[in-house]
Amino acid sequence: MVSPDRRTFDFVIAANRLPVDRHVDNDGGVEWRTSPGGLVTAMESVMHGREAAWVGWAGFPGEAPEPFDDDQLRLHPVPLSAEELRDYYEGFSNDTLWPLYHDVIVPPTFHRSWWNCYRKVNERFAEAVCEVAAEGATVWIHDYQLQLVPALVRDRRPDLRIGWFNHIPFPPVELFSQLPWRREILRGLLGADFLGFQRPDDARNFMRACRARLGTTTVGDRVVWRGADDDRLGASPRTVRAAAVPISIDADGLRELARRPEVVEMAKEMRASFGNPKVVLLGVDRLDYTKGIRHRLQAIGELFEDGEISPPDVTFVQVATPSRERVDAYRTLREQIEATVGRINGDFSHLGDIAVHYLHQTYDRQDMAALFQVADVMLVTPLRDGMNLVAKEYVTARHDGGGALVLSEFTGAAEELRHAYLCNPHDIAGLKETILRAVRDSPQEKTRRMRALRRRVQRNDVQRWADDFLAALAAAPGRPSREEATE
Ligand code: ADQ
Repeated sequence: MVSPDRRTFDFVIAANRLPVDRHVDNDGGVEWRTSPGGLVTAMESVMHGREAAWVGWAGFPGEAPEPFDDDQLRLHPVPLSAEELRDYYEGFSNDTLWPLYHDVIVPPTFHRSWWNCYRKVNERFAEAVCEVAAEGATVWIHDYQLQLVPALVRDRRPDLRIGWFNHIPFPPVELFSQLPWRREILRGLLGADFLGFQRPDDARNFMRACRARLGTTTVGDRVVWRGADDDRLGASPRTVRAAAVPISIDADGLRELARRPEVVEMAKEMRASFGNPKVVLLGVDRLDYTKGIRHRLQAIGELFEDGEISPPDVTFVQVATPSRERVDAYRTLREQIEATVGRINGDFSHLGDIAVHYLHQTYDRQDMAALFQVADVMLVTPLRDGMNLVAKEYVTARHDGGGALVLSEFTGAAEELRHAYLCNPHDIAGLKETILRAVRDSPQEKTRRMRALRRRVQRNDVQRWADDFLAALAAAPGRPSREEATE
């Protein structure tokens, strides 16, 4: 990594986090390592061979490091103080917007001070984008933390082509309307040329919100924005397209990894470490209340109680990545889950035969590829989820064609993965039946379903997602004319 000049770039990504983590060794030496997150992998497939800048927070509070280069990627850190992290990130993003956009599974908290901070931080991101964007550049903004950035950038730089992608659901207008700052958020988003969502329903929810809350007209998948007196977007009419572009995974990369002999061997060892049961049920989630882990545990606990499943023949492995541990709702969730796991194991485990293996850890890609191959039945049961990449990773990692996927109807993934064993996680009786069906169906039926699922993910991989998004952004009608841009 070298110290950069003040160049500008034709392609700019803005996301809450930079795609690298800082590691400080014992001698105080600093090293930046690519973080393992999905967005990094997704963006790698867009950026190979092209120079680009990535604007985001570097992962620690206080002063931000100077911009630096990682290969062809310019990393442009945005500073966040400890208070801003609390109010913009943990507060407004994760305790207001996150629950509101996920069907109000827990009640959202509304604080004016959090909102003020969100606005301030969004302005900082917008300024950073404008600093690194070349004339006429394409800007791709990510997710719910940066919903004001599209309009803030457009205000400053009408020459740019601006896209935004929402990784989480966009809520029905009846829920969205609870937000005291609903109009400001909609106007922020309408600064973009193209808005990408996970599902057609999310795009439709957004357009309904624009009609209901801003009085805009919509034509097909386009919102016609004429501006308003109190609006800073300007009076020139603009057209903003909103459509579904479902995200996916690097299917080729994962399949290649999962096939490696050392990964196949690792899977065998993992299975042995669980006591070589006949059936392994697996859940892999960030520890988040949207993921339906409590409902899943209830169904599993009842199946043990009913005697339908029991160790050592059947074991359930729950991997739960630590997440947002400074937000109250997440701490409570962790306590509840750990208490439930303890209760189930107290009642149904015997010496050496564990009913529930609970792993509160993060694993690397190789471990995950092996773990998926151990799972005879994968349980993906969120109460609401923008997409859920775990479902797509699971079917891809099962290169042997085995396995079965139980998938909640309330995930974006269910829209595409129709051959999964679909379930409503709120219906515990139905969930139990679906799990048993996935365990007991004939191998032929399971193979048939998995083949269809694998084909689907193979065809619609992350490269396709990125290509589709960028093509839609390039073709979006909203670009202001030269006269508008220079007015
Ligand atoms: P997330 O809510 O984080 O993402 P998800 O799509 O499931 O959810 O992605 C999680 C990623 O983390 C997967 O790649 C998974 O393999 C990995 N992971 C989970 N547990 C892990 C562990 N213990 N160790 C290592 N890796 C682990 C948000 C939205 C989703 C949307 C994505 C992408 O909430 O709905 O699918 O963004 O748009």
